[in-house]
Amino acid sequence: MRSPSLVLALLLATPALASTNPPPPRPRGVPKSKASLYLPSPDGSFTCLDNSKTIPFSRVNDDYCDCPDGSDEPGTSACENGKFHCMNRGHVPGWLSSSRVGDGICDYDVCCDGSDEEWVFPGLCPDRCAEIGKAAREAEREKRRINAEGWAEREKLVAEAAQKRAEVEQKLEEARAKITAARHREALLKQNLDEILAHEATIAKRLGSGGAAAVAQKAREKIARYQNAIQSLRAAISTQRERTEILEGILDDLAKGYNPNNQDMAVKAAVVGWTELKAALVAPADNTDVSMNAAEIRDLLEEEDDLGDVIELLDMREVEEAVNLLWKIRAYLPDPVNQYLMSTYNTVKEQLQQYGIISSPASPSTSSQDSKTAAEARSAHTKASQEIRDLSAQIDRAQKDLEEDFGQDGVWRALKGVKVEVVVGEYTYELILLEKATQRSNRDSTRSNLGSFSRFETANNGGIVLVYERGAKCWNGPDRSVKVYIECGAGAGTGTGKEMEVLGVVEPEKCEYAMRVRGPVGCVKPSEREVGRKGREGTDGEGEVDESGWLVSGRDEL
Ligand code: MAN
Repeated sequence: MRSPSLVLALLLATPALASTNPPPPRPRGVPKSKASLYLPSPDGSFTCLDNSKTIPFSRVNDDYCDCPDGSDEPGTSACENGKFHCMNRGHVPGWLSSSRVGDGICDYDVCCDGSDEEWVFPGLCPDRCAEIGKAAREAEREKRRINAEGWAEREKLVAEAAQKRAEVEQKLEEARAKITAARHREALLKQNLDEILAHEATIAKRLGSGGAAAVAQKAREKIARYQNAIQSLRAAISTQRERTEILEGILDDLAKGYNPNNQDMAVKAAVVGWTELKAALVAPADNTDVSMNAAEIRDLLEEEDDLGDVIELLDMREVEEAVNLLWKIRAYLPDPVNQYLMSTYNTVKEQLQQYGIISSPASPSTSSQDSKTAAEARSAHTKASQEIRDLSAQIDRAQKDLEEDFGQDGVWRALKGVKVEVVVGEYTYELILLEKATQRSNRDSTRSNLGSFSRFETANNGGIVLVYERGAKCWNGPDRSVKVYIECGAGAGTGTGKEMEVLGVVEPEKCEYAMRVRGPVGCVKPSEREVGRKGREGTDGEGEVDESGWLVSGRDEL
């Protein structure tokens, strides 16, 4: 068994073993997590972290830059691209650009422990981490409180957005159902219109190719036959009347001149019969014979069932003549024939009106080209087609809307169209969320389009960035564009969650603008924020980024 003194001697003689307990020594400006990279190799050398060079370990932090990546000078300002790490005990660690190391200026915003100056100017920058750390923690608590408040507001926005989405979905469903019926209706109306147009085209063709004269001739012949029939009727009536008058005269003479004393029973019976008959007759009984001929007339009218078509094709003067003639004939016709004639007349009249040959006083024809029927059919079809176009546009809009990116939880749907405005210097900036951005001159009100919303981006800190692009072309520069960095804000307590505050607008590059906007929509789920925060603090502080993702001045980017 070895003696304790030997063990101690061995421990002291073996650096590897001796270093198991105390942390490995690390050069100034190196974080704990990288300490192992700054151990001298057994041959006493150091290899640049980018593996580009191996130098004697004694040249680490010798205020002379050897490594192209600046890794040999973590604690001096020798390398332009070097980074100095300050531990900041009691606060979060920080990284400082090496150019600011040992420059006689206390960079408390990054190195609250003053370690960046201590080795050159001892005591110049006393450690203020306790005080700065406390303030930072208080600020962090306040941020958490605001975040929790903002998150609650944001949840309202999410609910509103979900409601809006559901409305769009419902409208889409309704429009889809309506368009199916509308397409069916449109097809029927199209068929109807085509049939009417085809029918009218046939008529027009017949009329156009001399058919009109033939049709008119046919109608004239028919009317002539009606006239003949009426004349025969009149002649028959007249003959009958003449005969009746003669017979009545004979009987009257007999009744006046006979001698009752002659006891001629035959004569007496004739006289009595005539006297009784004459008393019973009130009006001339001239209907019987005429009604027999009326049957003949009806046969004539029914003979051709295309009377409507015939008249339809006639020129108006001839139609009127025919109608007037029929009208006059009515005076001579018995009731059943009259009724038949009237109903035929009305049918014909309706047909004439329908085809636009004569106008209907109630609804005049709407088109000079179309007949009334065709115009009505065309208008119904146009209306149905328009309905389909409207529904189709509605469906497209709804589908596009549903496919649109509205960010996490679709929350931005509730904010689309919300306007935020801010006056910065000589301009007023107007931002319409998810739509467009404008810059207006406060002097002459001229406006420059700064772009239309194109997409969401994620900022370095995980925050949301709204990108507006393709604005007005900049003279000698790009199209104007804006990046809107969204931060968490509690809202104005009005309960809508839509209040957004513009914190600032800058133009870091010509015609490329950046805007900071704060509102509940930028807040994160409190539990997630906790995890994120702990995660950062639990490390060596290497991941420190600005909370807002804004263009940070005075702090180095990692
Ligand atoms: C206008 C504004 C400015 C912009 C210049 C570029 O004055 O839009 O913001 O820098 O045009 O010419």
